[in-house]
Amino acid sequence: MRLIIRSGSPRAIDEWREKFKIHAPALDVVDWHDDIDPATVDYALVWAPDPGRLATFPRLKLIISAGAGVDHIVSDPAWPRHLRIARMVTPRTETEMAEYVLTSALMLTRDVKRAIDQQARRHWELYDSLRVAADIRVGIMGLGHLGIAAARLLSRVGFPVAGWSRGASTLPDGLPSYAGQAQFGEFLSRTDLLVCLLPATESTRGILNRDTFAQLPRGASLINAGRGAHMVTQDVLDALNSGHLHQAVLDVFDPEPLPPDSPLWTHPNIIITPHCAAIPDREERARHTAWLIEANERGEALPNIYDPARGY
Ligand code: NDP
Ligand code: OXD
Repeated sequence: MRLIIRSGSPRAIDEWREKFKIHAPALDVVDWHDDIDPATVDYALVWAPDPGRLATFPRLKLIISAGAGVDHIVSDPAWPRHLRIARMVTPRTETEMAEYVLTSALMLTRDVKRAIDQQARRHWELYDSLRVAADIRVGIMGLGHLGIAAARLLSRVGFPVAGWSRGASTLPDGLPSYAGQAQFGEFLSRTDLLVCLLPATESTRGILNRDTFAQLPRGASLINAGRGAHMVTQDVLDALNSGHLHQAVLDVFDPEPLPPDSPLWTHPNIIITPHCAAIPDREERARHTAWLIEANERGEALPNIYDPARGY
């Protein structure tokens, strides 16, 4: 059985091979750039595969996304639509994302950016007052694996958390949740810190826009760790410049890498992280991939399969 991998730098293949030796010793692991016969590939573990290449593997049985999102695969117009795509959702992904959102929320709550900027200028100026978690109503867009993990952690720390999703969702500990366009306005109007953990689909593209921001209370903040395509960049900048939005922590951009001349880099009220909210380690991804392949070979149902009708 052969697995082809395109994920990480070309040097990463050695580490992948090491991990698969532990979790699937019989698997023949080849790198995306190896000179192989396309007809020998059974499984593909990929992040942003070169458009058209997946369609050249006639024996391919399953596409495994190296991440939780699949937009980097389905943006290929030629991706083989008769195949299923398994999303990489592991316990570690959930923990890493939840901790990213918590870290960002606490940085915004305590205005850490201001202290860092003051330090850069060797400027000592006292804060007038402090806010604590209980003062900031967090609203999480997207209540999938990651949104629920973030909701649970932030709520434990004391943030009043609510969530919003497409259909009605049940949040842990009885936290309130809102559904669909009909309840979007109500959700936004009670949100001081908007967290986007949506997948990139036709209906979520550009959802972080001026109309959305206008429905938040003045002085609200934003964390976007979903996808760059969710943001209308000019609307984010306008909302920050007008003071309607206070601050933003942004992890994802369109395009990536964020171009050096983007005004987002230098905005005083933006914290930028380089798409690193969750990067599950190769050990866990190899273990999960090995398990998916075995389950698929046994003809069992697989979890977290991309649904083309929903777009996620
Ligand atoms: P899931 O598929 O488990 O959950 C998606 C959630 O979004 C569901 O609650 C779904 O609603 C909701 N949703 C989808 N479309 C809409 C819509 N139009 N309106 C309202 N709600 C909608 O996704 P995950 O939690 O696993 O991952 C979410 C995303 O996080 C990924 O797709 C990826 O883009 C991003 N990500 C970012 C990372 C980073 O490092 N920055 C790392 C990993 C993922 P419903 O419950 O009704 O189905
Ligand atoms: C993912 C990501 O989708 O890292 O897993 O963005």
